[in-house]
Amino acid sequence: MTVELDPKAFTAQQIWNSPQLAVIVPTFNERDNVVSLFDLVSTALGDIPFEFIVVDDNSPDGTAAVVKDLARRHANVRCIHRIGRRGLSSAVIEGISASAAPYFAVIDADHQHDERILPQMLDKALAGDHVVVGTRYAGAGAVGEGLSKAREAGSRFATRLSGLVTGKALSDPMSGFFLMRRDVFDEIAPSLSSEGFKILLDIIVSAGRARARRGTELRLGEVPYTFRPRHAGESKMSSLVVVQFLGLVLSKLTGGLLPASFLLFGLVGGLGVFVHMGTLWATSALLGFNFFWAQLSATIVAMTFNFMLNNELTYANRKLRGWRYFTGLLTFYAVCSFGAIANVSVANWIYVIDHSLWIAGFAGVLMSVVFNYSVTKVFTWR
Ligand SMILES: Nc1nc2c(ncn2[C@@H]2O[C@H](COP(=O)(O)OP(=O)(O)O)[C@@H](O)[C@H]2O)c(=O)[nH]1
Ligand SMILES: [Mg+2]
Repeated sequence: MTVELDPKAFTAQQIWNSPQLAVIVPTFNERDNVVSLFDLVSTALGDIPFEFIVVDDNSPDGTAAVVKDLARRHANVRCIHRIGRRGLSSAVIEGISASAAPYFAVIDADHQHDERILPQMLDKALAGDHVVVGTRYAGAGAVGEGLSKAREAGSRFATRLSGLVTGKALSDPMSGFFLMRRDVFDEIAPSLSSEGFKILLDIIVSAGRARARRGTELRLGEVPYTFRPRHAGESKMSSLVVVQFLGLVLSKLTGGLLPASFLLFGLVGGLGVFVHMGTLWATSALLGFNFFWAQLSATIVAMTFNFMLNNELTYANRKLRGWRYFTGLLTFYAVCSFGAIANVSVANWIYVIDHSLWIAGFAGVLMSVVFNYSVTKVFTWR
């Protein structure tokens, strides 16, 4: 392939100006959106020297190749091409970490965020705001045609919920569109959760806490805009993402003591109990199995269900596929069997001392959740 160099593409000024703003664009299957987004952002930023960093999780539609082609024509474009990994939050964290510009902005590839407010967001940051959020719910901002009614209601509910954790009056903490100072980010980067979809919420909570410890305050700014419908392609948002988000909120409420993945693992385990009881009933009442076989089938069905759901939900970013799916399932069975032994021995031990059926039973269950979680994290979803 020949590389075309267009000497008129840059003025000397643009070449030697180090970027003031890094625009981070996470992508998954956004082939038909990225190039036009780059044009829109370039127009919006005018003379502001910026770099455009796309973080692509090896999209099957070939987004990375399109971005690399763009990067051959524009010195300020880069593609971080991640292989074997998935996840919006971790993609954003990597993109930010790859740049040295004093300010960065995060924007979706699908044109839903209005890039024309970027200069105004940067002005606010230059004037002293630590984080500036593009908001759909304040002032002139609006959801427009960008969200279905159900998603708008969901988004508003999540907004209220997150007010609980941030303790800040932000009109749109669920926004994926924000601009901030990189030194504020660097300070808290190690405490961010790389799981999930909503990194802004996490940043605000962590940076707020870090500053509160020093007796200073995190200065937040907002710039309203109208949310647009997705340009091309499909949304990656799903009900799994919603549940993951609830896990993140709960995890932040415990001060990060309980990781979101532990809470999700526990939730899956709770659902597994229903699956177990349902199978027990079906196999004994409908199929006429005796108790031993009914209980054995119920255990296997529930374990398999738990494995599948954990693989989709709890470990969506590390999903096992192909051959590893089956070896993962086998290690999961093995670990859960040991978990059951741990469960029974702890429960029995407590029952001997305490004689309370409920406390002993609950302690046993807790023991197996903690055991199964910690061990499968190491052996199954390494
Ligand atoms: N790198 C990366 N980007 C992602 C992933 N999931 C979503 N994105 C990108 O994140 C942005 C927002 O996703 P989108 O599907 O539009 O979510 P929605 O606007 O909430 O429906 C888009 O630019 C997506 O391409 C992922 O797993 N990895
Ligand atoms: Mg979108």
